[in-house]
Amino acid sequence: MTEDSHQRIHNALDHFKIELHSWGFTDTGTRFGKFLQDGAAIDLADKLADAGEVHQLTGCCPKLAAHVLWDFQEGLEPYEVIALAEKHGVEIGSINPNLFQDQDYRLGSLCNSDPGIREKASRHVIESIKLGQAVNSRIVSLWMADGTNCPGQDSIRARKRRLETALGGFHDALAEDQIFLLEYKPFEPAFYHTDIADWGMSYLHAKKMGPQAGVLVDTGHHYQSQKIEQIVAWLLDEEMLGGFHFNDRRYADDDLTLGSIDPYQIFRIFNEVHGYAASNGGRYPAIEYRVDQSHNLKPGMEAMIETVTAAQELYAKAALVDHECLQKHQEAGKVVDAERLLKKAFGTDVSGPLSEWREGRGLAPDPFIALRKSEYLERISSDRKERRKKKR
Ligand code: AFD
Ligand code: MN
Ligand code: MN
Repeated sequence: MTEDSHQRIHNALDHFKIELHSWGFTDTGTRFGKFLQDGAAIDLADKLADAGEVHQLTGCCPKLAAHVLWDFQEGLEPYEVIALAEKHGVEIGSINPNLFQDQDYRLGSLCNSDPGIREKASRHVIESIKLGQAVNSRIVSLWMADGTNCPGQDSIRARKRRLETALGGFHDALAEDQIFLLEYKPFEPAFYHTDIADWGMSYLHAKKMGPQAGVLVDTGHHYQSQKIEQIVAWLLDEEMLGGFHFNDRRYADDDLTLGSIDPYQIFRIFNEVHGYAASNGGRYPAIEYRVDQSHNLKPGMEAMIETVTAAQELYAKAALVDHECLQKHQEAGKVVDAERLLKKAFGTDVSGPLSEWREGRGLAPDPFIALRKSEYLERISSDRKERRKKKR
């Protein structure tokens, strides 16, 4: 590998930070139930401890995303949450409102035909925005489960307008350094239509909200044949790509480990990001990268490190694409040369530069092996098993 390639990889890894998510360390399971694990986090302190361990091992995960109703219900004051995060060497990252569990939201939250329920949901989001300010979080990231289960249940256009009205009020409540990310999902839990079903709907709502709003692309929120890299290219070109939720999927929103099913797709997504920088004088877009996965079988700690290291590896591979050369092939109509350039980068073994980057920062060359050797998982499993026993 040339010195230039080495340097490309190290430069890419230097700016590639990935936010972890609190619910990735707990027992989440599927709608068919969950298999409980001794090592699953019990409270926010556990989640921050686990996040801190992952950051210490990988060197690229300084923040933990928090879910308002799952992480801020232990009576801790915002300043105590900040101190707890600092103790574990991380910060609170994005704040995620929860508009999908309250019984009142059976027919929707911000899109509900009942103005009283819409008002309740709006209050929760405004409170979440203020909570974010209190814990020094810059990002509010909203996913809604709103939608309908059968044709005719409600007016799609009326729901669109209700949502637009609510979102406009949120942008006004943002602090000047806060951004609001709006996530889309074409299916589930609403089984006929979802109110923010695709990137275009999220884009339109975010655009109307204002300059501090952007689109959140969850890699599991697309139909089987959709080319996510095309969506990413459009959003980058419109400067409306707010961030990603990383996971992989075989059938639906399976929330599997990133790259475990289709690593080449993630490589092509990152290729668009690097390509954007290459055509903008090396300026990378301000994108929030976050993990959003849930595991019923894998230990959360191991699944998290698998996803983080897979993301680093694929981002490093994509950094090897010479966009100047690619553009020449594209403009000359050299189809096979252009494709081979991408596939050569994707097929390059970047483990050497990756290990060197880590060792240069005092990290183990392989974070997964380091986690296993540390026996951290064994320690938290026995500790949390005892604590659960005492709680009974
Ligand atoms: C579920 C949703 C969505 C959301 C996440 C956290 O599909 O991805 O971002 O929960 O609330 O996975
Ligand atoms: Mn998501
Ligand atoms: Mn999801």
